[in-house]
Amino acid sequence: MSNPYGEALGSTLIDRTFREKIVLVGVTLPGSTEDDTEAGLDELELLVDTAGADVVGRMTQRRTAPDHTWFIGQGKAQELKMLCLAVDADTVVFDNELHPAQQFQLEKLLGRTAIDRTAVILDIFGQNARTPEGKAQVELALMRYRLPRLRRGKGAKLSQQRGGVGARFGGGETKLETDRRQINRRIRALETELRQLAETRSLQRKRRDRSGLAEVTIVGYTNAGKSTLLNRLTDAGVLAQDRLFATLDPTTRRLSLPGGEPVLLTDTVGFVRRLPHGLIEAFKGTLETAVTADLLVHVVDSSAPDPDGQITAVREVLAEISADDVPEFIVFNKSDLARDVADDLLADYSGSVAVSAVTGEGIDHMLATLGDRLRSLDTVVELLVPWDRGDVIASIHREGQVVSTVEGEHGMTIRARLSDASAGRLDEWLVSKSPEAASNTATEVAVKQDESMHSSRRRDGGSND
Ligand SMILES: Nc1nc2c(ncn2[C@@H]2O[C@H](COP(=O)(O)OP(=O)(O)OP(=O)(O)O)[C@@H](O)[C@H]2O)c(=O)[nH]1
Ligand SMILES: [Mg+2]
Repeated sequence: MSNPYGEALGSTLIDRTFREKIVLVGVTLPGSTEDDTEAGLDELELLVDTAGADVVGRMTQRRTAPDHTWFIGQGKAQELKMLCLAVDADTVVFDNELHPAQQFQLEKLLGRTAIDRTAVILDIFGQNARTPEGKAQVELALMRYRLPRLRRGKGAKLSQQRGGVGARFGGGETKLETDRRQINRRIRALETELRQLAETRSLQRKRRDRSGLAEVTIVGYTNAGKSTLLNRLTDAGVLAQDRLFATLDPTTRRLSLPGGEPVLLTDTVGFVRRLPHGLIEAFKGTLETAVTADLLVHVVDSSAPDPDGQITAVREVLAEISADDVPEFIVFNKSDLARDVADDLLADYSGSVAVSAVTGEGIDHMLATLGDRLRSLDTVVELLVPWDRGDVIASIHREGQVVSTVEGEHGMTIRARLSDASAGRLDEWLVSKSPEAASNTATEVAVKQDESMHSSRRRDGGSND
């Protein structure tokens, strides 16, 4: 553990020299229900298991606000201490995000490590990072997590106590301050390294852009079957496991669609509810493949406890990385495990398809639809949607790619690239349909939306750079 990455991992989180015993704590705050808390703890249990530890107890509490000292109330904190003693727990994991001060107070009271969901996710990412970029991204997230949590060790004193004015000139620096400075230095080094990697990648992308191939990125909740799907479609040989966050580093393969046209298909890191913001921030480089894609294949596990909730969670992360305006194609996977659920979901999500990446069922239809969706990106339709139909406006944004919008008296005029199927469904609002080049009518005065971003996604070569 002498390299910085090993040290970063070794000093924060779960001990893996043995299987730690863990007690989970969930607090129901206003705006969420007890069921939400239980579902959150079920998922946290899976995360803890993936991290390599065992859950031996659970505790929940409803509160109007977190207690500022222990997050839970004082009485509950005492109860938690008793529970930890009874089950001989090593660590307590909160599903809610703990402030560093709360974490410190809890550890003092409980006499054990107290961490939160963010730390568990960081820990799993740390174990699964393989490439230099993946490792640098995880280490950056870990360092940023650790920085506000550094504490004065028990016997910490001023290392060279001089007192008086001398202290002001750095003579009286504590170990804490030295640690802080070292971490800050490491953070800056990692940021530089990642920036350089991003520049290299953007050069590679420019080269690929010139190849004119459509770029399709597979996104979705962790364990939805993204890697299995890529393997099924391209023999990529990517690691696919019944394990959360098995994939961290993106893999791109060439795929020929039924019509023969080749596309580039990328499998990337999975998402989870409340994915730590610091991790998203650090993984910007990896997640960029979603932002710059022509189309996102959003893989959903139909057999998961709450597929709708997972779709929402994925869309939230996509919004956070500004990939929410990339057209989305929903694929309900694992239909072999949950046929009926998949059928219900197909009815709820227009334009979606159901497949089994394991049995191959539905794959041909999926590929045909994928081809249709990609071709449709070249056709622009114009729609006039009344103001009271926010739902229609939202579905245009989701299913297609909005080129421009104009706010008018009767509603919003939207020009968008939409698939034939989507355009057919939205027939009622359709004003005109035309190939890309001939579509400069009333929308000349449009409030253009980030033109450069959209043109860079166009497969016909755009004109952005
Ligand atoms: N029964 C069934 N199992 C599937 C299907 N697709 C994937 N799986 C299983 O689901 C588990 C997760 O699959 P992965 O392909 O690793 O999922 P992922 O979305 O890449 O997950 P992460 O990379 O960890 O985010 C594996 O055990 C797969 O065998 C499917 O269609 N049917
Ligand atoms: Mg994967």
